[in-house]
This record gives sequence, C-alpha cells and structure tokens, in this order.
Amino acid sequence: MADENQQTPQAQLERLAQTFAQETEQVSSASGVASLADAEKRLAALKDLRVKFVGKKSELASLKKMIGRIPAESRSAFGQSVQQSEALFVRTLDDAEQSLNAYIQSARSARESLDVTLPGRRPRQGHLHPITLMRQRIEDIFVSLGYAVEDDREIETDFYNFDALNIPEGHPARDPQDTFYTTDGFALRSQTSTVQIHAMQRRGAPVRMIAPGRVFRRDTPDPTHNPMFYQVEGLCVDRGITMAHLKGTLAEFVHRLFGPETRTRFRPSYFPFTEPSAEVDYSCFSCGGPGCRICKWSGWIELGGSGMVHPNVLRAANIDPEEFTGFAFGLGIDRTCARIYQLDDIRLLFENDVRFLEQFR
Ligand code: 2NL
Repeated sequence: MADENQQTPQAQLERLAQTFAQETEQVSSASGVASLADAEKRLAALKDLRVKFVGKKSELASLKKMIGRIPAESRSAFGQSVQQSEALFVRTLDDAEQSLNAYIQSARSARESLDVTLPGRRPRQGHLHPITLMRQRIEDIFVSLGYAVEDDREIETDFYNFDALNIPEGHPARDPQDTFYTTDGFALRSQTSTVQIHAMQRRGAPVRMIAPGRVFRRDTPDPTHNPMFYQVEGLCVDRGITMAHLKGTLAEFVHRLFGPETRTRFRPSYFPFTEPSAEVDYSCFSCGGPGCRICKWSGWIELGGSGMVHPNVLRAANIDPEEFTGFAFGLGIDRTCARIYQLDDIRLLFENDVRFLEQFR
C-alpha cells in the first residue's frame, strides 16, 4: 500500500490497465468456452469485473477525481489517458459480454431444437385377443341373421343356472364338482343359457338372440379343458319353430364361418334343457372330408350341442309352450378358436403371453 501511494497517478493508471487486461483475459476468450454452464459462469464473473474496473467505487473512478490535482503541464495528457483507458475497459467488457451472450443463446437453442426430419417413434399398438376376434366373427354372422347380442351377470342363483334349465335339485348336473359356488348360495354360471332366461323373462316371445360370454366349470386344466372358458349360446323362439329351422340356421352359420362347401351333421344327444337334442358336427375346414390331422382323420369337427327348447324351460321363462316353440344351441368360442388356429393346448389362450397372442391379430 505504501508503495502504491508513492506511485505517480500515471504509473498507477498503467498498472491498472495491466491488471484489467489480465483479469478480463480469463473470462473473455470466447473460443475457450467449454459449455453453457461455463459461459453462464463467465458472464457472472464479467459483471463483477465491470463493477470492479468501471464502477463508481473503482480505482479508475478515483483516478478520474485526481485529474484536477495533476500539475498543469501534464494534466491534459493524463486526462486523455484516463479517458482512453475507460473507453478501452468499457469496450472490452461490452465485447466480451456480447460474445458470451451470443454463445449462450445459440447453445440454448441447440439444446432445445427438434429435428423435424427424424422419423417418429412408432407407438406400440395393441390388438384384439384371438378369442375376441372369434367372438366378433360369430356375432357378425348372427347379427346379420337378425339375432340380438345379449350379456348378463356371471354370478347366478340356483334358479337361473339350474331350475329354469330343467335341472332340478338332485340332478347330476348340479354336482358341486360341476361349477363353483359362493358361500352364500350363488353359483358361477356354467353356461350362458342364464342370459337367455333373463332375456325371455324381460322381453317374452318371440325372441332371437345369442349370448356370448365367460362360463365356469370345475375342471382341472389340461390341453383341452380350462375352468373358465367362452361360449356362445343361441336361442330362437317363435310360433311354429321346428328342428328344420335349427338345422338351416347352423348350416348357414358354418357356411359363413368356414365357407359354402361346409356340410353339417346332427347326432342324437341329450341335454336337460332341450328335447330332442343333437350334437352338431361340420365337415373339416382343412381337408373337407377325407380326413387329416386336424379332424383326427374323421372328416368331421364338433361344433357344439343343440336341440328344441324343453317346454319346462319355456314355462320357467313365463312363455306358453303350447303357443311357442324354439331351438337353442351352444358352442365353445375358445375351442373353435383353438381348432382354427391349430393350437394343441387351449391354455395358451389364457396365459397372456404377447409373443403368442400377437400371431393372431
Ligand atoms: C354345449 C351345449 C347347449 C343349449 C345349449 C339352451 C338355452 C336355452 C334353452 C335351451 Cl335358454 N337350450 N342352450 C341347448 C343345447 C345345447 O349347449 O355343448 N355347449 C357348449
């Protein structure tokens, strides 16, 4: 400090100019800017330098005040030097600030910029489950034949699951092995006929409807059984309905599903809710008759069960069996699905493995 006080103002100004050059060098060499954060840091440092070198309390400001006390012969030269230094300081600081701001602006816009020519990221698109696709194909056919599509509850009372279907207490089909029961006396529906009983009670006859949906059986899962599966039942009740209507309808159905060359065959059978009853087969969609691996060398594939609605079932739904008759049928959606896609294990449809499912979109 003592040294400094002994310096002449001219020497002091010279030294100040040197210090200024050194300190601004560190922040202003724009080519050395490493990053946006670095540039922002330098800009802040530059503000401090401005206060330090050209601020009101700067050394330069006190040198300016000294001008008046300089001996007259060197006063004007010193005054000019101070002015030149000040102009240099301000210009250097302004230039540095401008180039840092330019750097910051372009770095920010580069960071935020979008290349609109890049290909978009394609969203992974889902697809319908093969059972849903099969159900929709079946629904479309029956809707075009004038049938309504209905659904209803999956948990049922004994009345709808059994009594109304002519399955009285003590009937073997009521075996607790056959379906699932809740602790308060309800049962998971074992066929969608329950939906049709509700619909007949609501709407009366005539009625033409199909009831696709989930049904439950107490089966141990194996390649051809699952305790939960999908079924479609169909029902047509009107005056004068006969077995001929049943055969004609199912023949038309398999024509539309598998092709017009498909034949049907009815075999006598038994169901509590139909009389007479028949199993329905269709000629193999793969070999057309001679036999192949798909139809197990018989030429025929089982479609489902069918028959004329039992008078007791009509009565349970408050329909007079003297006035109305009807036919009904039931077929397994997942079984048909497995056949068409040649799955050797029906459980594959319920494992929700997309690598499997996406083959059938
Ligand atoms: C099968 C057999 C069948 C019915 C379902 C039915 C419905 C009412 C009245 C009478 Cl409301 N019958 N449905 C009739 C015969 C067979 O299903 O093998 N299902 C997979």
